[in-house]
Amino acid sequence: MKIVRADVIVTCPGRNFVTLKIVTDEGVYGIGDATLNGRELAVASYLKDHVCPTLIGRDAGCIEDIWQYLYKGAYWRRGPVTMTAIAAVDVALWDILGKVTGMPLYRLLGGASRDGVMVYGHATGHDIPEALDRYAEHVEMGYKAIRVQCGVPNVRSVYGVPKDNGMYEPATKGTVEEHSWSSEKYLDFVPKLFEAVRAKFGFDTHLLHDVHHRLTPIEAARLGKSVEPYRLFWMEDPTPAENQAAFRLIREHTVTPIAVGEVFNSIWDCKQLIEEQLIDYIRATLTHAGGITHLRRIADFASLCQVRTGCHGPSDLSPVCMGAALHFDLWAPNFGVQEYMGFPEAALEVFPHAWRFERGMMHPGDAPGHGVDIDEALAARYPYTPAYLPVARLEDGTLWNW
Ligand code: KDG
Ligand code: MG
Repeated sequence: MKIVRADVIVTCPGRNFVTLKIVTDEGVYGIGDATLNGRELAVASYLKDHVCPTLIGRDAGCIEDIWQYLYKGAYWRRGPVTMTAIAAVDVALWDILGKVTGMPLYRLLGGASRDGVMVYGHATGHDIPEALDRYAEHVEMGYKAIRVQCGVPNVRSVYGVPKDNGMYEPATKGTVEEHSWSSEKYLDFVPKLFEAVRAKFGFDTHLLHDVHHRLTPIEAARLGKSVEPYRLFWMEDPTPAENQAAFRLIREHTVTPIAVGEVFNSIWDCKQLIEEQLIDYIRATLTHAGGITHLRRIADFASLCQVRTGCHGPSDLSPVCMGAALHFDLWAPNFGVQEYMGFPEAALEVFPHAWRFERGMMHPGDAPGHGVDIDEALAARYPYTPAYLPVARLEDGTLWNW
């Protein structure tokens, strides 16, 4: 089962996605997601110019060896571009293995550990009444876990809140937006938001919130403590995690559970957080953390320390990632929750998929492989459009964490 082709497909059905397609001499193909929001072409080039040529002639069934070859063989290890490229190869090879054995990916991993995958959706408002309306819609749809984000009075732009009434999309076409931020105003406002949610809907649904790296460790500790009465499922990315030891300070002050890791690329990014039990959920995802082969290693390590998975699942990871992640989630013994933000309609047409959603639970389906395909003719009708993530500045102009 030799690899005879490896092609990179860049398409923009509503937003940019990078997909790797690997074809074997038996005519079987697999696809993997290689999308790195705002830096798409860097991964496309890394794959096209440096990885694809070295894949030709290799045995597509040697998934682990190819992973090690790409990781160790490059000499330059880790980093988002490298690990996203490796992930795309890895997921495409697992897809091929599923297709040649006739098995859905979750069966190859060891079978289903549960009936379905609990996903959380996004309830977002420009103000509290609007956030409550969106929350009510999610409850109506059967969501068991809901993330709430809300505009903060007198703060011009807040992470997760769309400018208009459309679907939230973090990247802006053609320009780098500048957002302004005030931790003080945010910290005063957020407990009122959760109080309103719990007062109206009670405690039956899991409540999640993304701080998006905005606070210092002591501010994050204050937030965690102030929202304890509202029993959050998690507060996400309370402070940037390059310095993993910083989370000790947060832990000393609050029992609000913590989720971290959507920007992580390898097990080394989360090692201390996991082994010292400084977090409760690890958010590393297939596309940015080395694919099935590496994320499985992270999840197994996390399980030793009672840390559960909570994979990143925004619309800027393609439907290919979503499909593969659902297989992973169905298997992972220490699964916690999966983010599901949804996709633009055009993206769902370009990527036909086997997954299904029912009352807040998802299932990857039983198609061989990960069950997501790409319609290349349709993809070609949506050319790449440059788009960038915003930056955030404090009110005095200091560049901050977006
Ligand atoms: O590209 C950046 C997004 O993926 C990120 O901002 C989304 O924080 C995010 C989340 O939790 O979905
Ligand atoms: Mg996040």
